[in-house]
Amino acid sequence: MGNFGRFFGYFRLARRLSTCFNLSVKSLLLALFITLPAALPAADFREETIYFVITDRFADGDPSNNDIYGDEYVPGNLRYYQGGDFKGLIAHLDYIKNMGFSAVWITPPVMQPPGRYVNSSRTYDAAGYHGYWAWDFSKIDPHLESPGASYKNFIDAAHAKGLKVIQDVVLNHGHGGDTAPDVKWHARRGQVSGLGRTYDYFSDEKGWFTRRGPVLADLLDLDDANPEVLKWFEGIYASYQDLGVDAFRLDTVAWMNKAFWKKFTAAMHARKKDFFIFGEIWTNDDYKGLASYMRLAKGSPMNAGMSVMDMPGSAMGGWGRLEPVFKGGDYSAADEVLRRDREYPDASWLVTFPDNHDKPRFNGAPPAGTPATEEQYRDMLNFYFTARGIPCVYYGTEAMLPGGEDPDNRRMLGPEAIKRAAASPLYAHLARLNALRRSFPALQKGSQKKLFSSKDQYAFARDYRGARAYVFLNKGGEKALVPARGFKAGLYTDAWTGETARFQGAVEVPAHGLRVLLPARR
Ligand SMILES: [Ca+2]
Ligand SMILES: [Ca+2]
Repeated sequence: MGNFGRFFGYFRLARRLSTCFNLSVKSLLLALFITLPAALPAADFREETIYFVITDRFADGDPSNNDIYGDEYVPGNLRYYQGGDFKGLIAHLDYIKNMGFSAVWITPPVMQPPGRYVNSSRTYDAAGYHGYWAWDFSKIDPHLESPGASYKNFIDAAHAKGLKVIQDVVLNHGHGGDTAPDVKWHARRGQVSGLGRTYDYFSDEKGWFTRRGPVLADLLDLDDANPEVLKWFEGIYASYQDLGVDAFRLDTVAWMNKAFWKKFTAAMHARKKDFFIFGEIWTNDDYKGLASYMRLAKGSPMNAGMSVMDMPGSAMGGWGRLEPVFKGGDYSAADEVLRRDREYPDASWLVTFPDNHDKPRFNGAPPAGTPATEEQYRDMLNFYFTARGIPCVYYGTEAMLPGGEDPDNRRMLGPEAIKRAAASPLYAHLARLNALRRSFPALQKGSQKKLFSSKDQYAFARDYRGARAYVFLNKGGEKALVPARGFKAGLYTDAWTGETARFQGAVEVPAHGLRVLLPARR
């Protein structure tokens, strides 16, 4: 509801109360405006949709910050920096906004090791372009910033366009400590900084690191059981909240203990109201284990604990089963995932995604992944934007950017591809899906109930506060008459086309199409 609608809501309420209590409408209206805001619906991230960007791979707005140390920037080699930065991102915020997204998730912006990393056995050679190898948690990676395009400038520019900023956060570890002697920062291997202090893995008097596990390869694993480490992180990430960040996405959550997360999320929520937090948790086939992270605290993940990424509802490794559904598979595989929604406190808070930087893209590059047609993209997106959960789209999806395993799934997008994509039918389709979802609270927050499933057709209801939206999906190559259990005969408006018509028992859905029916006002 806009302020206009809210005002008239107040006005009607004030008029009703004034007749009851014989007071002036004006005085009651004034009182309501002062007292009611606390009772208004809280900010709710389910109203948002997310565009996920690897900052280094989106757009290079400033070539002068690309090659800072002399060995970490190798254009065309995706294991090293490719030049993307905040200046490039700021220049294309309208591209993201006009596609209909309202939140941008960026990879961790914190400072990475000063130069290329090669491990001691020389079997691994790469740079920290992705941000997941913190060197200094309190500094911003110099490859990302330019005069007038600092992290703060980016956040402010996003806010000015009505876009929220989600910061990716890795607390489990710093960078790799097993360096080959010719690595430029070899003498400082094992050191991690933050809040102006430096801790050394190889001379760890303060017990900052742990070797007990769970630990990841040679990454410097921070001790989640040390209360001073927790306090340090709270101080560091408080400053990002103060910078204006709207939400955190937590990386490698399962690699730290739950007691740590419980305290960290409580501290972040206590500092900033309506601050959405969601975590990446690999629990393989364990739905209960995944859902348990949504129960760290009571209340919505805007103000308590965290929500989680919907790994089963993606196509992650051997677990997520959704990608094959849209490549000639059967909707029953999606239905199997959705049937487990009862495991979660409220599945509408899940962050859903078809693919990301940890798996071959939806448009895979054989032998890793399988290619996708534009129709398959449409079918896939039609599902993610109408089904429960907050849809998160990986940069380049709109351009059908191909990609196999990491790092091939992290190709540079760049201004030329961005320009082409902005004129593409898939970009327009995404904008339309975003507008559809944004217009109907039932699609954002409603519970989901299956009404019909066949190989190529799927129908479900989204119920929210007494309002119901009927969603009919058809990924087949022919139009189909889709029945739906409990679908009452009547006059409906199709929110997708705007058409109002009478429907009874079954609904004709175009090939690769959708219909979202809402009871029409008579
Ligand atoms: Ca650059
Ligand atoms: Ca750990």
